Amino acid sequence: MFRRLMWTLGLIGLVATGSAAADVVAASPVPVPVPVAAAAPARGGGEDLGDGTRLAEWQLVDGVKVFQLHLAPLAWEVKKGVVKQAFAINGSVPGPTIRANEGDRLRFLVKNDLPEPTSIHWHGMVLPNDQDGVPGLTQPMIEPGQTYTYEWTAISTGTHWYHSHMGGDQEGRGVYGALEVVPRFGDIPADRDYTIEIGDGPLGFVFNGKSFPATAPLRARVGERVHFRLIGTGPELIHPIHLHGGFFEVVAQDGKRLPFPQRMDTVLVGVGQTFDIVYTATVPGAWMLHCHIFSHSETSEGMSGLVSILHVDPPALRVPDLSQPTQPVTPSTSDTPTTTPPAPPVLPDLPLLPDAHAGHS
Ligand SMILES: [Cu+2]
Repeated sequence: MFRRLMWTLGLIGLVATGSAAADVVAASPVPVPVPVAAAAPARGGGEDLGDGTRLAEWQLVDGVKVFQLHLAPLAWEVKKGVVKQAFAINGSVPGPTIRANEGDRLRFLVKNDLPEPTSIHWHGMVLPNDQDGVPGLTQPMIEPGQTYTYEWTAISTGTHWYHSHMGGDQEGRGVYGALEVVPRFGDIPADRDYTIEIGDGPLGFVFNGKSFPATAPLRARVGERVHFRLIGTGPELIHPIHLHGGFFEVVAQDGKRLPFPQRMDTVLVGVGQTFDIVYTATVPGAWMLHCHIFSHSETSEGMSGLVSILHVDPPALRVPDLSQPTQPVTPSTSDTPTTTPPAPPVLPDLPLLPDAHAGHS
């Protein structure tokens, strides 16, 4: 390798100066400053994600990101005047969004203060079998009052979720949250990043634990790419999720990027599935994101349940109104002279390089 490098440097010297071997000997390595890695933060998380959820807080202990998940009953207001018996994680439904980087070592201390046993399954994760969170199969139940520790490395990138594996009632009351592993390369580019966890259990029809009009208002500007992470947390039903205002691109399913993003305006989200969709806002206004089964999103009094509103503000800079059709371009039929396409550029002759492997012989 070193010989090949020196040979290449020598060749550059020859080409640049056209002189002889003396120049090759004179070429010396240029000192390159070695970048100093920034110190890893000791703690993080806690940010409001603007969609009714928060990032889980973590603390770095011996290179491991440690999360505390505290499960406890909570009287939860799904919308004004409607209070249900929830099972919250760290005082919220859904539980906090766990966002980690690909390759992070993660540890979870799960404290069960529910009146019944539980366990947590890490849905979509590649991990050791004994960390999979299935009581009676890969671990004992976490009894009330106990704390159980999970630890694994974040390998499976993309949008996933975690949830109780003790039945639909517990999950439907709120023992779930988003689990997002940011890939080292090739993350979905977006200006806004919203997670929508779709629930249909004992709390009723809820987006991120809330029924419209209590669902968090979402914001964007014209021209921005808005990334929605749709997660079917169930525990029972399938929901056709529709966005007003045109179409979106489905760019990933179950955390995995699609080789060919698909354009649609309604995507069917089943229990356990996740879809990453990207919408480019083009027209200002209040645009509905909702389940298209109207008994999940409307009542005789109006919108309720699985509805969020995306408020699109005008662009920061003035741009053409993209909602209006553009003027059709009429081909010219006059006898104006046709223009001659420019000639292709002439490439200079380059000296042939010897086989790059020759230096290894
Ligand atoms: Cu629905």
